[in-house]
Amino acid sequence: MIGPLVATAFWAMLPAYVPNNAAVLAGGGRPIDGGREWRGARLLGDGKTWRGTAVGTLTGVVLALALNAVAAPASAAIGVDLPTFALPAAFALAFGAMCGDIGASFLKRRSGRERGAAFPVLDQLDFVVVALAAVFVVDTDWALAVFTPSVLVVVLVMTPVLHVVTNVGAYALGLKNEPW
Ligand code: CTP
Ligand code: K
Ligand code: MG
Repeated sequence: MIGPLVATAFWAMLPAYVPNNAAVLAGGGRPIDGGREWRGARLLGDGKTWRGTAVGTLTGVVLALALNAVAAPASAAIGVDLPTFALPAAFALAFGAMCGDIGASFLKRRSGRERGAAFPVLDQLDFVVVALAAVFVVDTDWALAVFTPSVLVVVLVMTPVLHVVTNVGAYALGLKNEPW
């Protein structure tokens, strides 16, 4: 059955999905790279800020704690055993997502792409790959129990779709400068 897999994948990844969107709303202020350049281009660029990263990470962690509070009734309502998040796992998912996005900006600058330029596939999966890697390191037993191979497949298929929909939506609402 695909329903429980989708429910579990979406629920377990929410603390990794929300940080990048929170960063878009909170962004601004000092860039992480302090304006520094490396090999003729910015290290990261003005789109990766301390404030966006901190607020994004915090939002993901707070969301995970909120999900913990409603996990039991939500599980009962849909008949799926939804997982709760220990603090280290919550932090790994949220901060890992932010780091994946920052790493992608580093690669974009190295490949001559200006701030805001699209980098298909990398844009849609950077944050998921690093968030998953981080949570598997930080809370291995939990990650192995939640992210079974079939849940992982659902995450890798579902994330690009959600990413495109959210970013086109944020662009249409005037919250984002580009629809990706
Ligand atoms: N943002 C931030 N800090 C982050 C990530 C995002 O402040 N760590 C904010 C910035 O205002 C950024 C906006 O969210 O401009 C959109 O994020 P994103 O699309 O990831 O950045 P881009 O501006 O497109 O820059 P890049 O080309 O480096 O991805
Ligand atoms: K990005
Ligand atoms: Mg962008």
